Amino acid sequence: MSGIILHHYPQSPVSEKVRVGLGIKGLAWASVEIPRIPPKPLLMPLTGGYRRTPVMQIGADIYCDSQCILREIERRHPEPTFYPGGAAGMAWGVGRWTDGELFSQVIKLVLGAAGDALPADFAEDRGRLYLGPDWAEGLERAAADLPHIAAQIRGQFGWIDQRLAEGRRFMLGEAPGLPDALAYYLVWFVRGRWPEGPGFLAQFPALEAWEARVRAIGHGRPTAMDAEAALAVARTAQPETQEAADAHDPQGLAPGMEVTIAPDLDGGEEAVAGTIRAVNRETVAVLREDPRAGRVCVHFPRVGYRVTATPG
Ligand SMILES: N[C@@H](CCC(=O)N[C@@H](CS)C(=O)NCC(=O)O)C(=O)O
Repeated sequence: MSGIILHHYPQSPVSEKVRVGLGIKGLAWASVEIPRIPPKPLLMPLTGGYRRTPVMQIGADIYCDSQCILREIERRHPEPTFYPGGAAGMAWGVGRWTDGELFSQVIKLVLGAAGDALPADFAEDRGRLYLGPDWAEGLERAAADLPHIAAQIRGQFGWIDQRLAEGRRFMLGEAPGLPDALAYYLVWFVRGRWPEGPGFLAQFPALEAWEARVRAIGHGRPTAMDAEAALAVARTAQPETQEAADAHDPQGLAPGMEVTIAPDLDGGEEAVAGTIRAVNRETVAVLREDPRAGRVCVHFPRVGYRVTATPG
C-alpha cells in the first residue's frame, strides 16, 4: 500500500484529475467519499478549514489542492514519471491554463446550462465559490452566454486536439504524463455533465481517441475507507514532514511563524491557521493541533495561495 488516502467524491472533476494521476502511477490507495457540499465535519479536522475537493492524506500529513497532491505523488513514487521526456516545469505551466481560464469556462458552461435543474443548496454553494457574492446574476449571465462560452472552450479543446492529431498517443508522446491528467478531467466533465457534451466533443476525433486511451488507464487500485477510520489514521500517526527553511523566501516565511493560508483571490473565508513547519518556493506546510485529528501537518501549493503572517 502507498498509504495514500484520497478524500473525494465520484462526480468531482478535480478529483478525476488526481484519480488519473494515481492510475498513471498504478498505485493502491484508500478512498474516502466526502459530502459534495459543506459541512464536511469529518474532513475539517484534517484540513483546518480548507473545504475544496480533493484532499490527500498520508498518515498525519494532509495535502490540499491537486497541484500539491500530484507533486507529492511524484516525489514519493517517481516511476513511471509524470514528466516523460523531461517536461517538468512546462507541465505545471500547462496546469495554470487548464485549472485557470479553461476550468472557469467549463464550470460556467456546466452550471449555466444546468440552470434551474441544479439543487438550490448546490447552486448556491458552487455559485458563491466560483462566481462570487453576485453568483445568482452570474449564473443567469452564464445561461444567456452559453454559445460564447462554448466558442471559448471549442478553441481551447481544439489546441488539445491539434497536439494529439500529430500522431502522439499522449500529450508528451508514447507515455502518459501530467498534461494528460490536466486536460482529461475537463473533457471528462464536459462529456458527463453538459447534455450537449458528447455532440460537442465529436468534432475532435484525435481528442476523442486520446480520451479513450486515458480512460483505459483507470484509477489505480482504490479500496473504500470510512472517514472515521481516516481520522483515526491521522490521530495515531505523527507528521513525517521535516523542518525546512528557505533563505530566499520573498515573504521572509520561516519555520515557527504563525500564518494563515487561503486560496488567492477568492478564498478568504477558508483560511487555515498553523505554524510553519516547512517552506520552499513551491509548497508551504503548517503544523496544527486538532482535538479529533491530533497533530497534523497541512501542505499547500505556493502558486495560487496566499500566506499571511498572523499579527502579533
Ligand atoms: N485548486 C483546487 C480546486 C479544487 C476545486 O475547485 N474542487 C471543486 C470540486 S471538483 C470543489 O472544491 N468544489 C467544492 C466542494 O467540493 O466542496 C485544486 O486544484 O484542487
